[in-house]
Parts: sequence; C-alpha cells; structure tokens
Amino acid sequence: MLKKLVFLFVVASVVLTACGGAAPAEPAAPASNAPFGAASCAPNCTYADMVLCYPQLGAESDWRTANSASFKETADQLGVKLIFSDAQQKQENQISAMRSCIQQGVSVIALPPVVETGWDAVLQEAQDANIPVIVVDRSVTADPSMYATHIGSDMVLEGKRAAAEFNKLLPNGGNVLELSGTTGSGAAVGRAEGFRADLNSNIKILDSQTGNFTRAEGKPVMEAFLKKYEGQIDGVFFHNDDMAIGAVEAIKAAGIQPGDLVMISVDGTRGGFQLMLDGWLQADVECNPLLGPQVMDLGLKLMNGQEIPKEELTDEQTYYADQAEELLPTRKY
Ligand code: GYE
Repeated sequence: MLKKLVFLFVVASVVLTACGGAAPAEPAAPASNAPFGAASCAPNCTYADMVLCYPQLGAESDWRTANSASFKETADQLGVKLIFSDAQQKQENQISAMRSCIQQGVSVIALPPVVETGWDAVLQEAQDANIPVIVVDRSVTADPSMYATHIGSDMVLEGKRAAAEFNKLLPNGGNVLELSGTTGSGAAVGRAEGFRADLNSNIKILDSQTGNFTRAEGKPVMEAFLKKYEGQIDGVFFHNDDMAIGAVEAIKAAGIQPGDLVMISVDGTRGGFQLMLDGWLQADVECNPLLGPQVMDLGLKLMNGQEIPKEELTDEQTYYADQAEELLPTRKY
C-alpha cells in the first residue's frame, strides 16, 4: 500500500514537472527499466532496508538444512530482516506463508517451490503488491513474467551427469533403478529428464519410485525394490544423498557389499561423501544449497530498480569416490 502511494506520488510529481508545476521534494523514482519491485528507497536501498521473506519448503534433507542455514547466516551478517518459515513439504503452507508476507509488505520474497505448478495466483498477488519474487532452487512452470528471476541448479544437467557415470560404469548395459525426489518438484522432474535423455540405450530403467528426498522414505522404497527385482539390479540412481543413505541401510541388510551395485547420487553433502568413502557411491553430482548471499544480492538490486538476469544457474561438478577422503573435511554441508 505504502509503495503504491509512493509510486502514485512519483507519477504525479513527474506529471506536474512536465506541466511546468513546481517539483515537490524527492522521493526518488523507481528505475524505469524495472518491471516491478523497486522499493521506495531506490536507488539507495541497503541491506538494512531489506525485509526478506523465505517460505522454506521443509527440512527434508541435509541439503535443505544447509540451505536454511545459508539464508539465516547471511541475513545475520548483512543485517537483513529475514521472515523464515517451514512449510513441511506442503505447497498450501508455502502459499499461506507467502500471503502473510505480502500482507506484511516485505521487500522481497524468495520462494523455493516444493512443486513446479500451482503458483500463478499467489505470484500475481505478489506482483499486484509490487513485491518481487525470486524463485530459488527448484523451478516453477509459471510464465517468467510472473517472477523477477530464478536462481538455482540446472537439474536437467545433474540428471545428465548421473547418466554419464552409469554409461561409463556399465559399458555393456544393465538394469538400473531410480529413487526419485518429490513428485512434481522441479528437482525430480529435471533430474529424471536429463537422466533419460543421456542414458545409453543398453541401460534399462527397471523402475522409478519416489522417496520424497528423505532418508525415512528412501529405505522402504529400496527394500521393496530389492524384493521385487532380486538378482536383476546392476545400479541405482538416487535423486539425493539422504535417500541414498536410507537405501544403503536396506542394501546392507540384504547382504549386498559396497561395489556390488553401481550407485550414483546427487547433492554432494557430507553424508554423500561418507557413502563414497565407504565404497557405496561411485560418484556424487554436486548441487549447491548455499544460495543466501546470491539471493540477497539480487534482492537488493531489485529493490534498487536495477535490471538482473532472468535466470542464474549455479556452477557445479561431479565428485568421485577417490576424491572423498581429501574433500570430505572441506565440505561445508
Ligand atoms: O537435491 C534435495 C532437497 O531442491 C535441489 O531438495 C533441491 C533438492 C535437493 O531435498 O536434497
């Protein structure tokens, strides 16, 4: 509301000036190239002016814990006021947290969407309130004009990187299983797509089931796989390290030894590095959760009416078991 009033005031003052009327004192006009989101402090906003809403999607994995910590620590360091919530992997909770932030008139919303679809209405509400939304981590299917930017990993590339490892390690083909992330999430959709796009045709995906990115669900899904496909499994692709950790419990219990199966995961958390060190995983595709600094930098630019790229993808790599011992102590998450 306040922002709208300021905007009207600015428009009125421009009109008055153009008509030869006396120019009223300040405030600064939002930059004209900003589609929406410039704050009334533009172009001189600082982090102290920022109220950042982060409706976190849950606490399902070590990746997510590190991501939440990155936002909290960065906000503390920069003096940003952070409104943080945990939606427990439920989209309706994320949407109501966003609505409450819109009502409070926050400066920026950073949204890590649990699933890709169903965001149009609340994105429109944010846009109507002149609050820019930075889509963080997972993607949305909404039209890009509905949000300011997307920052996160290239999930399709991560799936392709995993496929490349299976192609190397199963040169004569074989049967693999997929423990997929949360159904309908950008991370699961992208990883599955990239994996299928690049997997050699002599490698067959026997089955794919969701373990919802958690240890607790990874284990029973793996148990069921082991029962159903006993003696037929050459490899397993895990959409994240937590599911791999849960699944390894089931794999151990079935008497399978490290190295018997080709196992590749995604995230590159300490837990994943430990699985490489113990011989369970041959490779771990990195997915970096430490997005707080970049998001707050982009948020400040938006508040100041500066133009920013529509998408920023994180630079990542694949880690291998023979690097695990050296790199594990240096891992930040
Ligand atoms: O890989 C997984 C987490 O969206 C990239 O979500 C993120 C994924 C990450 O639960 O561990």
